[in-house]
Amino acid sequence: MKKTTQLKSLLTSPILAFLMEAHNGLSSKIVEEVGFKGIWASGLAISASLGVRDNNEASWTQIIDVLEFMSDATQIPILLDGDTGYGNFNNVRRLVHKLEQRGIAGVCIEDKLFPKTNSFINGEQQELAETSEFCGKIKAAKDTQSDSDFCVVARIEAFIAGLGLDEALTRAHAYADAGADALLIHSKKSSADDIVDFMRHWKRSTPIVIVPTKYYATPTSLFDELGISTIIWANHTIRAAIQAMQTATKRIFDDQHLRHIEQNVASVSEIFRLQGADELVAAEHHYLPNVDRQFSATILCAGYADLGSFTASKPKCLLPVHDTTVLDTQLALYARYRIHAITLVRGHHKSALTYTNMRLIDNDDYRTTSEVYSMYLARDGFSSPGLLAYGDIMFNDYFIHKCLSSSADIRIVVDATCPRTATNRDYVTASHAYNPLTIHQNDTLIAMGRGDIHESLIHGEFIGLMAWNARGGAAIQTVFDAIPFGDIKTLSMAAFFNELIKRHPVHIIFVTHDWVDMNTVLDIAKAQSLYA
Ligand code: SPV
Ligand code: MG
Repeated sequence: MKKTTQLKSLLTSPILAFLMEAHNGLSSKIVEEVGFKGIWASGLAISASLGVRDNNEASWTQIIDVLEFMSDATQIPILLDGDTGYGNFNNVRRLVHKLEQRGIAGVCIEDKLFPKTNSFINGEQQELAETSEFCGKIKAAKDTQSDSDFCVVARIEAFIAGLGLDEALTRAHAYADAGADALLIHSKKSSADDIVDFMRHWKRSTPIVIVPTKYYATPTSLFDELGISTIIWANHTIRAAIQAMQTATKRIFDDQHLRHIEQNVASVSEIFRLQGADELVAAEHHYLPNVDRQFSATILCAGYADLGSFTASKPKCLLPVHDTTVLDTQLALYARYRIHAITLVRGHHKSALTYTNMRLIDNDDYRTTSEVYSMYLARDGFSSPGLLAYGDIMFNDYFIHKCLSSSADIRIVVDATCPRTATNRDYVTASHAYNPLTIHQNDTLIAMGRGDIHESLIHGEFIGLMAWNARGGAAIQTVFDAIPFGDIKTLSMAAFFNELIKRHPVHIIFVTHDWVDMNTVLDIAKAQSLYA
């Protein structure tokens, strides 16, 4: 349905309708996504979002530019708060012409004088337009529209100006006679008395629109009973945004770090989702030659684990993290980085891993073999650029970003902050110890070991995440070619890397914290809190 027709039916249908304020493309999308059927392009909110006052400081063409983004971002109709029409009847004509061009479904004009002031700032001192002059504007708007469903809403400021019910009713009749599709009766009282008085006397069919910002405590059911057509929630999107921005920026200013704020702000991937990033990825695959098609991910999920009831019927990669699993968080991350060719090596409880959109490889010897053997079974992944991760780790987005943006042939992710005395960690000696004040661009792996690296030479722990380009993948394959098959089955990760660095340098990407290795039930709680 055309946007104009949608708005017209909201205004004219006997069912109470709601318009929600939005002030830019993003807020419009959010309003549409939660289910609202129409948008109020508020003058107050748009001007505030532009950092200026609601006094026509933003020019009407600047408002139109904002509206174009709002309209492009949504399918639901937008009613513009067109203030006074930005001039006389002639300016209104041009306004309506431009609004139709930009896909705006209707305009609300108010009977004040240009430049207007927000109705809640000294309303009594604001002069109203002559009724006859304002009727001319309504007629001019209606005569200009080329789409017969474009809506012109006439806003009556008589109550705001303290002129009372008679003046409000006189104007209402005049504006309805002039052709207004609906009337907006504005009031700044904290009760709905003005609206109730008006509705008692309004017997005509012209729909009535209200803005209960000040009489917010009135139950919506009363408006329904009064026969109100449409309620505008006029400024709550911008007010919510202002409060959220104030809280978040203050917190970051005070903390000088981001750890406390991360879980309380929308994720970057949520921004991408709202922007429709997925559509662009799909379009790139459709229109661009060879976009990332060759980059793959291999996830090792074979290993045996005993975390009591948690792994009674599932492998570790399916451990719960809030309403998702460790594996699904990894898959979602890869999707965001456009890595769609996924290989999953299964073993323990393999029947719980039944994905159809990825390649599944079985390591049925998972009880007696190491991760290197699982890697070996998926070795064709090394014939092109790729990434490998243990299926039981959770890590921050930027680990992947660092892996993918490095130009080194082979890169492994190493946590410099690990405890140094464990017996089940793959410890790493690097060419340089991690130093937060240094740019670690050329760190390479000198040795990897489990229990056989002296504490003073431990520079971190391999977390089970690595990436390679075509050259690096080829070097990794030479290790598999050189080692007898029988030995590969039990080769440790440390021994594998120590073989690899004899042939090719392995670059180290240092990270600090921000990941979890799901080894015990306590790690589930750690993952939940890290990824709240
Ligand atoms: C707006 O949202 O800009 C309005 C409504 O015009 S009010 O702020 O209540 O005047
Ligand atoms: Mg306004």
